[in-house]
Amino acid sequence: MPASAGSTDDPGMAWTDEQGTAAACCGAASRGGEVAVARDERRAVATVSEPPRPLLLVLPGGVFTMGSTERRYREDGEGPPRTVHVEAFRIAAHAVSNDDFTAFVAATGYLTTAEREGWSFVFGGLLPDRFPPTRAVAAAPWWRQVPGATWFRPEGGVSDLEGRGDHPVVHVSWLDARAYCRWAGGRLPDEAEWEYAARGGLEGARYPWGDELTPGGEHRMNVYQGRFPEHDTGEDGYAGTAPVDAFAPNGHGLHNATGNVWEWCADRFGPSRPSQRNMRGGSYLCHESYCWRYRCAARSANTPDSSAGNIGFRLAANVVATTG
Ligand SMILES: [Ca+2]
Ligand SMILES: [Ca+2]
Ligand SMILES: [Cu+2]
Repeated sequence: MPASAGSTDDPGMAWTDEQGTAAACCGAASRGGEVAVARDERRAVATVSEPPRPLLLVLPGGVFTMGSTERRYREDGEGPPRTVHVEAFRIAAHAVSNDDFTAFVAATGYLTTAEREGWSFVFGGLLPDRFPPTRAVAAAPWWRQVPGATWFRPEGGVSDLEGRGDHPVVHVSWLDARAYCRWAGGRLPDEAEWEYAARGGLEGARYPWGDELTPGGEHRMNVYQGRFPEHDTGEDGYAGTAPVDAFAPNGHGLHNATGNVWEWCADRFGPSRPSQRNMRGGSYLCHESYCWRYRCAARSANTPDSSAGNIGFRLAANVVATTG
């Protein structure tokens, strides 16, 4: 079970090996695990108004090379590269924004995992200097368990979404993401779809635009510059999240596939972390020095009830057969 609010010395948070692996990355640490999925199945989302009809890109089916030969994170299972076929599907040009999620909650009254648990993981560097002491993750002390941190209070306390309506919603668990997608008439992309979309039609490239991190010295995504975790210079224009449509889209029309926020995918990570769901793309906290996962092929995962200030998601859907 996840730690309840206020159990500050709870060894039951027990950073297991699985969680330790996750904590080594900017994907943060984890809450409890599988039990939350069963519990969530019983929670019905009452739709009382029409969900938005977001612009979803239609991607044709195709064959691509999934994964990479990079050896730096062997335990992530990026490789070996293999040929994968993807059916035609639809996917959003950008991640679900705070404004999008506000509409969902207004229509359904949905309560996120973080709201029910009473806390979420916030990157310490985003907290005000005089913030009350918080519990840190041992293996990744920049991650702080902040009481009251939720999608609408991203740094806990009295923080709010002022000026961030078009930023990606964060502090949403995989369960929350799934609930939103169902309401919006879609689903989360699976990992193969995500990577196919993120690659933008470029075969085997490291990033959605090619192999060079900053072509011509120009930043193409929101990651971390400076010395992690002490100081983010924000040289790419953003320390913390950026608007969902910041930076040029890739060849398939997707913005910020890599960088900005990790994006939940539908499927499970695999045998090494069986209870965890995939996350792809890296985040504004990724730094080459310790988490070089802002690449198309990079993988991470977390338990379905985990949330953090750098995890969001993107809506996908099946291609609907039209008549006539
Ligand atoms: Ca940045
Ligand atoms: Ca992203
Ligand atoms: Cu990272």
